[in-house]
Amino acid sequence: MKPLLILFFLLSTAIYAQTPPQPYGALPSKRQLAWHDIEVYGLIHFTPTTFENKEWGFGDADPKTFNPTDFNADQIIKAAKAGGLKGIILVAKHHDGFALWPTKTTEYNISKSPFRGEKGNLVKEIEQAVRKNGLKFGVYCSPWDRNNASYGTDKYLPIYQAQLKELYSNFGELFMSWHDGANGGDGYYGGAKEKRSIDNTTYYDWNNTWAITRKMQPMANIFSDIGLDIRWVGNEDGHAAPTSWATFTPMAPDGKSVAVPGQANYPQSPEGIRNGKFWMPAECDVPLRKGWFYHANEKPKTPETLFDLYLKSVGRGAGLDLGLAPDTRGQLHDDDVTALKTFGDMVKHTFENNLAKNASIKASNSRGKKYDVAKLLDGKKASYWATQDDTHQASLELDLKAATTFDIISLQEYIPLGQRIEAYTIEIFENNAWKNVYNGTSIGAKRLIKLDSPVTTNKVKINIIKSPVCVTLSEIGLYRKSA
Ligand code: FUL
Repeated sequence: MKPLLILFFLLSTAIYAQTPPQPYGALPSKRQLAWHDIEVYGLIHFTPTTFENKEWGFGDADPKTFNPTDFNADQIIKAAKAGGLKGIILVAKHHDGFALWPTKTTEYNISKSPFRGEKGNLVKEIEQAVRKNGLKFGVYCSPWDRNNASYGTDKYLPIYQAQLKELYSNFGELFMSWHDGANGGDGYYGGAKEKRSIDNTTYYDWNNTWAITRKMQPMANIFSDIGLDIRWVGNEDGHAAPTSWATFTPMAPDGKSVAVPGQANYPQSPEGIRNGKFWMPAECDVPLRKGWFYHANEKPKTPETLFDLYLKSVGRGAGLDLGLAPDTRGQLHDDDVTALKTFGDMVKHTFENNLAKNASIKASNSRGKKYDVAKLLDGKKASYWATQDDTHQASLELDLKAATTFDIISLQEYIPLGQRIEAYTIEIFENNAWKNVYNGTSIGAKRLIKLDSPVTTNKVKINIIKSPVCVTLSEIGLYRKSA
């Protein structure tokens, strides 16, 4: 070979080695990537409905009913933080229509309640406590309004949109705008006390309503059963399906047209849709207690149950949205505080020590220095190991250097390039032979694999066996669940 040709060959190999893989399929936006980092957040329900001991207020409660004896935003947010929650969504208006901020859009709001001498603004108080404690803030404003006399007529949508505009203007940057799917039915409606049905395919004019969100709060992830950014997982039990794709195509019941909120193809929501049209990861919402509102006769879930839900939500590439229900004092009950703290400590202590951190890794294929195996253990989501373009299957062998006991394996894809991996297996070296301990499908943002019981080994193998394109992985972890 002529020296020039050799130089050209060496240069092109070096350049190829630095070229990132082509993205695959639907990709997350910047706001969705920020949402993936949050993983666990909370949803606070605290309105006159709390004082009525109900789950859905009819819209007829006297505003004076809302009168917490010792409201303390900091107590609620500190308890959430101890639980590992990194964001808080406040239900600023639930179906009963009572606005927790002094809005111009309806008389039915906090300025008519004795709270803070009719000068209260609970959205502001929560927002300030949230920011002070370093969490992100979001809002839920129910489109269904059982108090409003105009609900069901064409006068209501401008009211709802004006409420969103107030919430989007006065409470800083929001990480989520949460929209529930409960639509119409019986209510107070300014005293009419009747049933009002609306056509949910047109009534809220979602395209234009969400254009307001996009314009005023570009970093707010729109949540509903059909996305746009985050989809409902299809149950309120707090878990995604074992195979869980971040991609989804919301479809109306005819299976063809694009769905509107309240209409999605729910049977497919827990699993998502492989190669769906949109990056639309699932949010698993579940109340800490049985109901979304506080009821003295209910108890919070145990830390063990919460940890299991964490594995089945965050550990399946989804988000965990935990319902927090202040009591009539306006604080979280001691039982809730304890459950959150114990759960938070369990997660923290389980994942603070990656038992694979000193492993040496041999890969059957690597794309080059910039994408080599060192990236798998650097604790950084932004760097990743990748294979060469035509290599869609690969093995990673971890030498742990000493016998190591673990029961959780953590894998993370580099999702800015899409969800690529479709199947993999995990083996451990035991009695001088490789033994299969897990067969998996999706990975995505994070996959936490909990083994039935701890295993002890000095070698682990991860075999990527199916991917339509070359593969990426940003992190690998081995952990021992903390008691
Ligand atoms: C649902 C509502 O109907 C429940 O009351 C609760 O707010 C839950 C989080 O969303 O759609």
